[in-house]
Amino acid sequence: MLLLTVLACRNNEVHATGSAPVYGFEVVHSWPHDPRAFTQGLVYRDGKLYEGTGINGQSSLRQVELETGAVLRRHNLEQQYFGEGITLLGGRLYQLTWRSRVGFIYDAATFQQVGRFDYSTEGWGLTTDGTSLILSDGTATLRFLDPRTFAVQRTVTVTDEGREVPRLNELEYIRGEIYANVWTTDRIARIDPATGRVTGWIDLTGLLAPEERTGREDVLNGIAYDAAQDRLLVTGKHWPKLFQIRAVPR
Ligand code: DDQ
Ligand code: CA
Repeated sequence: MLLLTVLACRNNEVHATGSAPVYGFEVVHSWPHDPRAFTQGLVYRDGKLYEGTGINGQSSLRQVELETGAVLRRHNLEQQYFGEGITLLGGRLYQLTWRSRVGFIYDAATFQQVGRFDYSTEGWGLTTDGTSLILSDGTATLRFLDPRTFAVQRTVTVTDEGREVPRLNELEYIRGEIYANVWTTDRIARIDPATGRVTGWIDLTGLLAPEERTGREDVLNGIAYDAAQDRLLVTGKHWPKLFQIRAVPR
């Protein structure tokens, strides 16, 4: 009897939570993207596209011309750092590193480094809701950091159907939701920042033709949002193209 009750409860829970809907995609536009860029962070703001790249000795912060993929401004990280996610807040660009537990702060207009900060986890993706920095670290947990003190204000665990969603990687805060691509998958999760619930998935399988993918590490990574023109931009590590996509029901 007890067992039955427990089973019934579990069933109810699954029903109440439900599985998040999966959307397909439509390509609105595509542009060239530097295939040498091991893309780790992507941001679009006020007509400008910024990109952070990884790999020791090749890590950089870039301003890129969307239409041509040309690198307009570039800052190289020292060999010891593996660049990760970037975000822009208050005229400053913030850039994570993978395992060094240090982030860098730059003047967004000049790429002059103006500071650095420490954090206690790996650094994967980074975005902002306009108040906090939001960091992913390869787990299902997102951390909200104070952009001045870098203190952890709160954490949220991302779940779908009650199950944790690990390997959250590149992030973008879009109209009140956090979009996150999941490392080594073709999927983007749309996350409610208050609860961590996945409200939907965008399945980007087939976005980059298989013959255009060069290596195993060359996965989907990079989400940016042009708020002024409501454009969702995505690319991947070493991808020769950057896409504007639209999620569509399937
Ligand atoms: N991370 O971005 C998921 C946090 C780390 C990816 C590390 C991949 C290492 C690849 C090394 C390839 C060397 C050519
Ligand atoms: Ca982003």
